[in-house]
Amino acid sequence: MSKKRKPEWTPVNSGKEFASEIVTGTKKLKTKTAPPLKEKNYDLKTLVKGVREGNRTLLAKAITLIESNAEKHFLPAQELIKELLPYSGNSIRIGITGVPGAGKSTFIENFGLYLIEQGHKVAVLAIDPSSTISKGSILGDKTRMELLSRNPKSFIRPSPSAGILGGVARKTRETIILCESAGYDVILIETVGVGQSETTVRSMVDFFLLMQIAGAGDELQGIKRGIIELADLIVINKADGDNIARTELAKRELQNVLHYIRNSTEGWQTKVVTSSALNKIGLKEIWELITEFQKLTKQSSVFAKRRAQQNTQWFENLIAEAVLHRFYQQEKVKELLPRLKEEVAKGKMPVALAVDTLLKNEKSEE
Ligand SMILES: Nc1nc2c(ncn2[C@@H]2O[C@H](COP(=O)(O)OP(=O)(O)O)[C@@H](O)[C@H]2O)c(=O)[nH]1
Ligand SMILES: [Mg+2]
Repeated sequence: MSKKRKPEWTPVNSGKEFASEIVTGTKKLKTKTAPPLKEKNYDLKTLVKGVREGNRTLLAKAITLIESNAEKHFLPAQELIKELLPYSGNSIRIGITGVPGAGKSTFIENFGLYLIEQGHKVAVLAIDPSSTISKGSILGDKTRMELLSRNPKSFIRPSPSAGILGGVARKTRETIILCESAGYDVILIETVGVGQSETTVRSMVDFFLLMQIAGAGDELQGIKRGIIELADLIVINKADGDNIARTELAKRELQNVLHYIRNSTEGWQTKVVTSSALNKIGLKEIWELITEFQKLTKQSSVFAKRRAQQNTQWFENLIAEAVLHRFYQQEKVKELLPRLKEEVAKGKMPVALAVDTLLKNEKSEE
């Protein structure tokens, strides 16, 4: 079935803590919408120029290069990012989350079109940990974004299908850089409430929008799961027909709740509004709030500070991942690990001592 497998060095029964995957034969990348990656497609100059000129085909190819798990693509991809980095950053990065069915895709379609009318260029990305299983559920419903996906001022890219959240997040961050260099000044990143995906998206955006629907108990679910604390704006969607009264009630309830919750962004009071994504109601107000947010946080430097912190955190996460990777590759570690693991599991060996044993052996190898 899949050509991907876990490297030998990963411990038995290990889960998503190891981002690495071995991909055999990368000529045919499995990503559904991504164009196939051939050697001639990653001629650096052509890609840099193409992306800078906003060529969507070349942008898509550049992203495919970044998404590749093949080792031989790593350095060309990093070189590409390095070339483009000076042209990136000039955008507002907006995360959008909410339970399936809340109306995110419908919102992105109509909001995106509204922004394009205002003269913006809109890129839509997704982080969807479930897409490995369901093969891109999040933007699989491209029908819901039919007009937007056909608009030349938009660029829509589904979640990279390659496995675990850490890897997907890195690729999405790098994709943001590419999209910005291609002139997209509004980046929308959609995610669903699976695992840590919301926290992950929060760590790469300037503004975080939580989409809710009234009456489904979602208001409370959001609080329990700490998602409301991440939000800069809560949008109660489907405020239309005989649902209007209920959304207004939900709005007031949430406004009360917000008094007891820490704001996600320093100096910005989290807001609640209602919308009807389907009937394009509330879109203008939402954009005005985002614009106001941008103005305030830029004046107070919170905007720049957050981006700097996000880069630092990204850096530290990658170091941790790489060091862990190297650690597990050590011959001695590979040799000792299964036995130590068993002894720890059975309670025969103190955990800290087992770790110490492994680390000492790792050091003695050098
Ligand atoms: N009545 C109403 N239905 C909506 C609205 N927005 C989305 N929907 C419907 O809700 C369903 C789920 O929408 P979708 O955008 O796919 O939700 P997502 O899973 O959050 O991306 C679809 O049938 C939409 O037509 C809205 O503002 N009002
Ligand atoms: Mg959707």
